[in-house]
Amino acid sequence: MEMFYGAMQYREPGVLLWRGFTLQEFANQCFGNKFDNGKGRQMPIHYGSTKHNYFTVASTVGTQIPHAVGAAYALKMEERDACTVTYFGDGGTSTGDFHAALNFAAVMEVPVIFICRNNGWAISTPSADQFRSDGIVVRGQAYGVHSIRVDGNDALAMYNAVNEARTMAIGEQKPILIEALTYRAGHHSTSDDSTKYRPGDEIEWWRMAQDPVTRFRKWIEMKGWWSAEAESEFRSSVRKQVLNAIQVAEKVEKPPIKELFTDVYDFPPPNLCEQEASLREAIRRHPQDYPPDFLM
Ligand SMILES: Cc1ncc(C[n+]2csc(CCOP(=O)(O)OP(=O)(O)O)c2C)c(N)n1
Repeated sequence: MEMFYGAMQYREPGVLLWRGFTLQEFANQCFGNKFDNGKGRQMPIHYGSTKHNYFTVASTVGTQIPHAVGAAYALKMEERDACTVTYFGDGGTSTGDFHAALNFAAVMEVPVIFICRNNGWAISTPSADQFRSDGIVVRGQAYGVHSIRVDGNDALAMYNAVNEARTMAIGEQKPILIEALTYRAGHHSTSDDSTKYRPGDEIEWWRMAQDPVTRFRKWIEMKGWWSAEAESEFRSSVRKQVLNAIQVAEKVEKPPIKELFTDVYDFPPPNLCEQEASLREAIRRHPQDYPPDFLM
């Protein structure tokens, strides 16, 4: 059973990992080397994998939401036993794409699961400066989409909600929206300092008392399935695997220059040909700045 087509934002590498994308594939993408599925043409963390039915991540907020609905419509027309799932943040719901996608999904009755991570912030913009509705769940309901609000920091609650949503989406051929209430405990990105716009004790409270991994770990420890020793062994093993994947990826050559201009057009338009010629000329003039076989 194929089950799953994913159109994600940028905080869901866990989904891809779970589906079998390897640490080496993650590292190859981040280094944009010749084994990267995107041939080095995307920003780091913009993973994509045809093999895993995983659309390439787009940073343009919200654009993945109508893509997921379109893919779900295709699945419906082909009567496939599958649905799509798309993730986005509260900020994503402030885009027009979110509204168009929800309405289209509701009217066309397509099997799609919308998972909104309502983490309270779109970089430094708090939810209160984005919308005055009671979160996101009511917006789904307004469009006629079955919607549920879940504690997004409770792994088991999320698992159950998504499991049920999948059964409904495929069985009843309709869209489902899940609003996962959570908090972005880290900075938005490496270029952000969130202590500039929110109190440190608020961040600490979420990081300590509400951390979803700690909560889940407590539960499996209580069940006797996990222990402090298992945790530390696992962490050190994963750390080694990640470092190894990075070391391997950084030694692999970059994709050849010609790959930079392929895959969009059957016949590249004149402006693209000009850009390629001008890039090759620049490399010829400054060979010391590029690897020896870069012009291939
Ligand atoms: C169309 C568009 N507008 C603005 C940005 C800049 N931007 C990048 S991430 C982001 C905030 C997104 O917030 P949210 O969707 O809540 O996701 P979060 O990062 O909080 O998980 C913004 C405004 C962008 N990438 N794309």
